[in-house]
Amino acid sequence: MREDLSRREFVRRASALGLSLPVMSALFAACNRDKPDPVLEDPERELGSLERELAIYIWSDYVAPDTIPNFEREFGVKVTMDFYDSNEEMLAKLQAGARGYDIVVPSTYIVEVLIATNLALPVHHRYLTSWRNLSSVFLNRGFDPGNRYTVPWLWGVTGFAYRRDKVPDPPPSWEIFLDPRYRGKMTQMDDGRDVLGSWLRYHGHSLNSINPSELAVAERDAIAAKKNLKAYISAPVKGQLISGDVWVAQLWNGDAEQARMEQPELGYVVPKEGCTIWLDSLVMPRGAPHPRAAHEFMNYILRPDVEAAISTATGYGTPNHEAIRLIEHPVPYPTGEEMARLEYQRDLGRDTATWDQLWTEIKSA
Ligand code: SPD
Repeated sequence: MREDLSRREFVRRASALGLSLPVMSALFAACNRDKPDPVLEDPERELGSLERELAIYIWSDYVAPDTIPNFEREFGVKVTMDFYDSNEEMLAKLQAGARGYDIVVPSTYIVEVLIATNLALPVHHRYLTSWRNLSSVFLNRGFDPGNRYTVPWLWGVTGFAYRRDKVPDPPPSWEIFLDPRYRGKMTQMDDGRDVLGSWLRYHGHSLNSINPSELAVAERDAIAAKKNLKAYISAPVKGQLISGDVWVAQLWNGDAEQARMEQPELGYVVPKEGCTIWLDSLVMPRGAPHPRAAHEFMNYILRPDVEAAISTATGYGTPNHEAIRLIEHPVPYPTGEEMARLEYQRDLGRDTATWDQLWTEIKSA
């Protein structure tokens, strides 16, 4: 239903088709769910007064213990949180029609998808009075020029964690996952972009490759390495690294650092062939019911003390240069030499389907 039908006109036309009232109501609601809201679509407009609720859909283990309670107390807003462990899980939920979230936290390439598919709402910058605290390194990036839709949150890399007491001298390379000596004691992420990406980098290719022969070699190695893996598993592997059930795990650096706080025998490697560097950002998704509360939260996390606590608790790097001054051991931004080995993930466009197919083949091999 592209045109703007009044309810009365909708009922008149639906009756002519013989539809019952409940069916009509459901259809009307579905058709109007994503009707553009002129205030939310126009970042120059003022939002209404502060709502009393805020719904956040975010990666697990991605805030400090006091981030949410302090916000609730100061602003009188009740926050509810749902969690995911992959970008694709969050994207699938939004694409399936889930509405009701005020904030989601995608990585670069998924921001591109959300914008392209009209699932992201623009940021009303007039409410972000602490914007100047953000470092220019993380602003105005290719995935969202001018930061029209995104507020940078945290950044990190996807290398691998290992147990020093079990694997004393690991090669600084993705080749470790091909080593049969550690069979059954290693895991890779439950994420096709990360698994294929690691094997593309191993062969010196971009982790955003859409070249069929490069992808074929990466798929071959992924299947060879799978024989040595205990599982494809993402965040929950932390418990297994701590207990010693897993010795080597492809994992985000901050989650590895969280595990290291409980298990000092954990080390971390950024493979010499390179890996993903990512930046996750706050985005207000289409249908957000509490836009003013969403903006208060965005501005709240731009405060140096709030963001410093988040960075310290999660082990991830902060894009907030004022927060860095408050952190005893801040995650250092990669040097030029390191940056040359790191790569941001980009949206693969129509080739996403090819990657999905390869990931399905790898998992069922
Ligand atoms: N526990 C939080 C992990 C956040 C990881 N986000 C980025 C993933 C990029 N593939």
